[in-house]
Amino acid sequence: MSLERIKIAPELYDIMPPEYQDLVQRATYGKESRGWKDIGTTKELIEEHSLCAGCPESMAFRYILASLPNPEDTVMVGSTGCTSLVFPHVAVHNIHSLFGNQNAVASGLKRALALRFPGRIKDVVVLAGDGATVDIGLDMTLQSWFRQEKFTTICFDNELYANTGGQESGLMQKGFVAKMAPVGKTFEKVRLPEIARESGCHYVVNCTVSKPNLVEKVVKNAVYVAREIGPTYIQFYTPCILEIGKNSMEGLQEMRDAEKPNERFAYKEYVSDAAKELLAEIAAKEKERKAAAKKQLAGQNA
Ligand SMILES: Cc1ncc(C[n+]2csc(CCOP(=O)(O)OP(=O)(O)O)c2C)c(N)n1
Ligand code: SF4
Ligand SMILES: [Mg+2]
Repeated sequence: MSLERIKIAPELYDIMPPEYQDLVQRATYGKESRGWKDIGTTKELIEEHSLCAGCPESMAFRYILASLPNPEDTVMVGSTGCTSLVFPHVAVHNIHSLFGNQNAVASGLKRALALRFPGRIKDVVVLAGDGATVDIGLDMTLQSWFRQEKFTTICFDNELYANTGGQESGLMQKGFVAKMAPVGKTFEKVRLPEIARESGCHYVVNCTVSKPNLVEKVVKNAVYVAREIGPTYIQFYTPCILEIGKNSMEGLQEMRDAEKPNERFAYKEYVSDAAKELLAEIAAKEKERKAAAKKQLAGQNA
């Protein structure tokens, strides 16, 4: 792994807040087997980020950033919304795109990076809200999947437009009444995971972010498959606790309730044949790596 990463310009170092200095020094870079278990000893997001206290999106961001297999060479593409509020507070390269344009921007970026850095792995990961993904940006999202663009799209599905006060989104559940949608949603939640599969995505997952080990597994899988084969899509439930009237401690239970069998976020996965083959190869290599590390450790302790 390279150690190229976000750095603070020396001239500005002194005036940057200590927690930002801490962020760029302690993010989990340069470690082959990084993952959610590094959270706590490393730093992915500053403490004073601008999401509401207890917003599940902040947890989700930490898990995702700790799980990226190649953070030094990853560019994340955001879109306007609560999801975009944390991008100035992370130490991974990122671009903010005009609302809804994220998959078009990511397509160009991925192609440009391949030309500019031939022979070097450069991952692109879109992270946008449900309004950006399924409503205003649906055209760009679908077209990138049709074209088989090699990047991952992650949707933080909080089932409404949270950042603008609670308007209806296509991913909102039927009957839900939001602060700025008083009539109530009149049709079912759009089945975007199914649309993603039918539009050419090779790895599709629908789940909550209640389990960090699961988030790590699906993020890694999605990035590996996108890198080698084609588009991948993850839809994570990150409830807007402000809109549903929960306190900062209740977001986790909300996700646990939503992931029960037959609920909206019961775990759902689709993996194409090509992706299955690739993931089996990666799993076999990982098994070998762990066995070699164990053997080496046993040798050291003998
Ligand atoms: C082109 C454009 N249209 C509309 C807006 C206004 N706007 C800002 S955030 C937002 C909603 C975001 O909803 P979502 O993508 O679900 O993200 P969330 O805030 O829920 O995380 C809207 C409509 C904008 N900034 N730019
Ligand atoms: S408005 Fe909702 S989604 Fe946005 S930061 Fe607050 S709790 Fe999170
Ligand atoms: Mg939303």
